Amino acid sequence: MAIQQIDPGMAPYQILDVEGKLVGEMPDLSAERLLSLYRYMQLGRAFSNKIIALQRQGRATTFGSLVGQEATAVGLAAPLQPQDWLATSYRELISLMVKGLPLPTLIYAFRGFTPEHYPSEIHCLPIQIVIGTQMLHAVGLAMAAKISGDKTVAVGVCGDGATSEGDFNEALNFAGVFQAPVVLVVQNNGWAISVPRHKQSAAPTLAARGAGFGIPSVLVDGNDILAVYAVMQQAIERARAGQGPTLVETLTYRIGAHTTADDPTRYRSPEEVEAWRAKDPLTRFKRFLLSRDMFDEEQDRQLIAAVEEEINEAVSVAETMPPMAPDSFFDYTSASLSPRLQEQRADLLRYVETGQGE
Ligand SMILES: Cc1ncc(C[n+]2csc(CCOP(=O)(O)OP(=O)(O)O)c2C)c(N)n1
Ligand SMILES: [Mg+2]
Repeated sequence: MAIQQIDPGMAPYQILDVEGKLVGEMPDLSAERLLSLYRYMQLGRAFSNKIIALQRQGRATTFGSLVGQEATAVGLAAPLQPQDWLATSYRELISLMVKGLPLPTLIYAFRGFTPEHYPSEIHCLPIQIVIGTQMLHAVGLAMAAKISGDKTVAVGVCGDGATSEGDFNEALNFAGVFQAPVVLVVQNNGWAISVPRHKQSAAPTLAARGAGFGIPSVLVDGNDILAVYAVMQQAIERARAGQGPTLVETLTYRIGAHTTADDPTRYRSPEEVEAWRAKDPLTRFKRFLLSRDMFDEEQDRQLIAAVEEEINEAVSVAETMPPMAPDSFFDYTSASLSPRLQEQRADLLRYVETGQGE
């Protein structure tokens, strides 16, 4: 016998090449729907740039850019039905908007966060900062749906760095063993802060890791909105039909800094960033739409102006929402507070009032 690597056998699935030419099978989407996907992608980019500007003016908290990742964020959420669940990290904010989160609520999240502003009917979990845990939450929601016999599907999405966490591996294991109706998406943007993808796993692709858990997987070009949409639609419907989980790796790139607290010039080359800029997901999709006469440059300018206006209005609304009370998060941590948590709450309030505490 010969000990050898299992052939990953995967090239990223593509429908549009970098020039925006059709190289695969078009998903069944009306012209109106295609334009709406494009608008969401523009909204995502403008939103990201706006929050960074607000952070620089002291009007928003730390924020992670999503520029370059708009196709993955929009494509992973667009095929979901209203009753389906979505559990994301801090990087897929535009996915939440596609699922119905009002823009002012999302902007408010970068001034503070209180769950009462968060509509429960959109079936989105709050943004997860603790790396990888949302994958377990998605699998849990999917297992609950399966046990209660409804046709709800859950989507969990994390980054390439999250795949090294125990939680990610446990989520895949549970999903496989219990055949949960879940789609687990790894948004591989090349970096986990300053740690490159190749230091996360020796596996040739992150999608290839599904095999070890008995989960079918797909590698998709994450800067190709149509490919991400088509793959997600198929995986979601597979789950809904009782055929179990799917692991999806979307290959994309974080063009901006990890967050407003990061300086990526310290660990990666400008050449690498420029090479990925040339694969911009918005340019690619726009070229396709122009080639199909779905809109023209003038309409594009109008669309971008309308998106910017929508964001400015949402910022005004978010800035008139009352600031959250500093101790309000204790109200949402558990049904009743243990003595230790009550003590911590009192300590926090004392600190806020006097500037002194433990
Ligand atoms: C459990 C845990 N460990 C460490 C961190 C600090 N941290 C925040 S973001 C990040 C990198 C995550 O990289 P990746 O999963 O690739 O997601 P990306 O930021 O690239 O979208 C780390 C280590 C954290 N938030 N949670
Ligand atoms: Mg990453």
